[in-house]
Order: sequence, then structure tokens, then C-alpha cells
Amino acid sequence: MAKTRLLKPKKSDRFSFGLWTIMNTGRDPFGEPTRPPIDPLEVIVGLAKRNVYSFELHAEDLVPLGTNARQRDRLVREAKKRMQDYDIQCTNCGSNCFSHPVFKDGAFTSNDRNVRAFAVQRYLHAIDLGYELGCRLCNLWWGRDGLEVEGSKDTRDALKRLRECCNLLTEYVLKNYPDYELSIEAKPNEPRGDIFLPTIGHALGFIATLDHPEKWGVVPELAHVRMAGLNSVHEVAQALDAGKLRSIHLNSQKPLRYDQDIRFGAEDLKESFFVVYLLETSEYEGTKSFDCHPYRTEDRQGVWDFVEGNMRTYLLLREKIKSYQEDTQIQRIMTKVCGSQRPLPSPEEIAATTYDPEKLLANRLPYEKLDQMIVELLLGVR
Ligand SMILES: [Mn+2]
Repeated sequence: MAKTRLLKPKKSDRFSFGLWTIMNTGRDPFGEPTRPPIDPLEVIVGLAKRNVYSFELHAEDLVPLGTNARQRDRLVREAKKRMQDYDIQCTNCGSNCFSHPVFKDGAFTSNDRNVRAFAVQRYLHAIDLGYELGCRLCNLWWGRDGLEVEGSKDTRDALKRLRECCNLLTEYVLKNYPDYELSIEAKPNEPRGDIFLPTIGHALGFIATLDHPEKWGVVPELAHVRMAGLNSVHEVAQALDAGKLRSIHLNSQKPLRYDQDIRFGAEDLKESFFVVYLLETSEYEGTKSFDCHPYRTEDRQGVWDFVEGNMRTYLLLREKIKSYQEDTQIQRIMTKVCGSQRPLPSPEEIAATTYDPEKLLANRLPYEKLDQMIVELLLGVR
């Protein structure tokens, strides 16, 4: 009974889904769609009814490219009505500058100046739309800003172009919506052979070079980190440490493969646990957003099983934090081994002290025991 209650999401859990995740039809590079598309308005209602706090979107998910102004306003009205009737927020509105063939060689880094301007315009419209929907974040996943042919773009130019476009967006929000924020979602590759700013670390370094770095944050996606063979816990931790975590895209992925976008926790429970641990034990107050899609084998019912599964796994892992923190054996090892956070002495004092490496070496590091206890805790036997 108690367990079932634990697994029921609440609005206060601040879960979120991209509209595109539910609208995914199972199409992949080798096969046609396996299920009919779901209307975005229906997705908003379906998520709200399952106690999802908010949705994210690319403006084009709701307002396809080429929609006239009257149609656009009607769609926005319809969306807002459902948001109000069913109590769901919008917390990120980006733009899809990767699906249309015009963006075949990138958006912000296209070699064609007019394509770059068009991409900026798409984002300006997305910011307007997001604002109307009550959202205050525009997350940029630029998708095709990368290359296959190294000679086709000088990366120094590409970075200058990215910077120019990002600065234009900042100028626009500062002028029109001062409380709006922007963020970068890094990905190493796919759909391009290489994508610019492949990791959160790259994005943080780049943000420091913008006109208004304070307006910019990052949105790590766990699968993108694992595609690069990196540690997603460390990427999220670095974003937190920099005070730059604006949202997070939770999902799962076998490392070093194509973008699998699997349900959260499905492939890597222990790493997922430590991501949840970071989010729940830090000051982070943003949404916990799922950016993945149902297996291609699912039908419409399976899409909602997928939605519920993501949230259930998060809630179960969150519940394990308490057991982790209250497990006296685990905590005893942690306190003993993980050491003190007391600052080091001055360089003069360090230089003058005698350190005996043999003696230091004698300190036991029972990591085998620690990790096994964590495994057993996650498996429910502690
Ligand atoms: Mn994402």
C-alpha cells in the first residue's frame, strides 16, 4: 500500500516531458513509423492527467513551420486552455532547427548567412511563444550544428557564429523579457558526425565567452553524456558546481552507441541513482525532465506505460536516498573514507610539514565493500 503511494507522482515532484517524446512515432533511420502521431494538445492533457508538472517543447511541435498567424494564435489559445483546465506548466520552449532540409548543414553555424539569420528568427519566435505559454527558459539543442567534412567549416568560425547567434538571442530577451533565461544542451554527435560543443564542459567554457554569461545555463542529457563515453554524474555535478543547471534531460543509454534515448534507469541503474542523489541533495529546484522515447515496438498504450515508467523509476531511486543516508554501515565507511572537507593548510605550512607516504598508504579504502553495499541497497536487500 505504502509502496504504491510512493510511486504516484505529484505535481510537487516537478516532472516534465518534452512534447516530442510522446509525439515520437517510432520512425528510425531504417524504418517508417510504427504508431500514429499523437496530437500535441492531447499530449498536454495526457501528461497533466498523470500528474506531470510541466512539458517542454520545440515551438514547431505545437506550431508547425508554415502555420499562418491566425492558426498559430488558435493553437496557442487551445494549448493555454488545456494548461489551465488540467493544471500543467510549460517550462522550456526551444526551436526545431534541425528537421527541415534547409538546416541540412546546420542552423547557427550554416555557411549560408541567411540560413543562420533564419535559425535566429525561429528561436526568436520560440521565445515569444514560450513567453505566451508562461515559460521562462529557451533551451538550445542545435542538432545539426556540426560537420562531417572537416574542410567544410573552420571550427574557429563556427564558434564565432554560434557566439554571434547566442548574443543576438540574449539581446532580444534582455530587451523584451528580462526574466527569460537561455541554456545549451550538449551532444557529441548524431545527427552530425561531430556536433560543436560536444559536452557540458565545452558548453560551460563557451558560455563564459558570451556577452552575458549570467543569462546562460546548461541542460545536460544523460544519454548524450554516455554517448561520449563520459560519466553523467560528473557532468551534472559540474553544472551544479558552476551554478548553471537550468534543467536536466533524464534518460538512459548504452555507452558509445547511437542515440538510444531509452526510458530513465532502463540501462544504468547505479549511475541513475547517483544522478537522482545529486539532484535531490543539492539546491536544484528545476524540473526533472525526461527526454527519451518509447521503444519502437510500443503502441499507443505503451507510450503511456513509458511515461509512467520513467517517473516510477525516479521516485524509487529517490526513495533509496533515504535508505542510503540512513544506512549506518554505509555511512560509517563514507565518513571514514571520504575524509574531511576542511581546507588545506597554507602553502608554507604544507611545504614545512613532513608527510610519510608509507603511513598514508596504510589507510584502508574498503571500496569493494562500499560498492557491494550500494548494489545490495539498490537491489532491495538492505
Ligand atoms: Mn534532450
